[in-house]
Amino acid sequence: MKITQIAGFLGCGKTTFLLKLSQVLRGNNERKIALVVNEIGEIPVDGKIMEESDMQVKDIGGGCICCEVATTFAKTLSGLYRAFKPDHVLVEPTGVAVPHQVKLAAKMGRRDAKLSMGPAIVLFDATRPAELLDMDMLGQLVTTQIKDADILAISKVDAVDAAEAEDSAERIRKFNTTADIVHLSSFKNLGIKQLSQRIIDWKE
Ligand SMILES: Nc1nc2c(ncn2[C@@H]2O[C@H](COP(=O)(O)OP(=O)(O)OP(=O)(O)O)[C@@H](O)[C@H]2O)c(=O)[nH]1
Ligand SMILES: [Mg+2]
Repeated sequence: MKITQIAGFLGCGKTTFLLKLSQVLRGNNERKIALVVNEIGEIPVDGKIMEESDMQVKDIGGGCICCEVATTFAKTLSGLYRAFKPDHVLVEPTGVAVPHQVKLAAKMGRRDAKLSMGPAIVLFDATRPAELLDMDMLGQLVTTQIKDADILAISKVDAVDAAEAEDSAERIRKFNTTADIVHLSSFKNLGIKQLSQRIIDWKE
């Protein structure tokens, strides 16, 4: 069971991507997928659609899966393994979560389940790079997320021109010199197959 997180600041397109990605990753029933979403308040995903497509969806509330409810998160993962045995679990942390802490929390569940870690995919919203990287505001958190990424996805590239997307890529490259940068548009189905394949091929 490979655990992959889709991280990134609030509103960067995580849920939209997660839903598209889960369909592609599932293929023609080739792989069993479960989703774990950490959102406080709103119901994040359409449970009915997911039931129809034979996916398990777990919604964890009451705090962040990388701190307050880390134990619940770890238990949810081992519970999923025991009851459902998915090939892949896609995790959407909250927009303020720190990816390496989410990884650590996921690893707590390892003792009694065959878990492996997939990549931390961190989305960066191409429509507002300056605001996200403003060091007096969001920058401290957003750059921490970028540094923790195994793969960086410039999201919503359909909403900006090519030069703007490239500008976002150059800005975030400064904070993470090793992660691959992929251009992503969930609306235009750009980058989703590529990211799905990266998850399948990923070795810890
Ligand atoms: N133009 C464009 N907009 C997108 C894309 N993906 C998501 N959005 C929009 O961005 C907004 C936020 O999308 P979500 O998928 O809810 O983002 P999120 O990161 O899950 O948000 P939180 O869970 O609240 O942090 C919504 O209005 C989406 O319709 C995309 O590929 N292109
Ligand atoms: Mg979301």
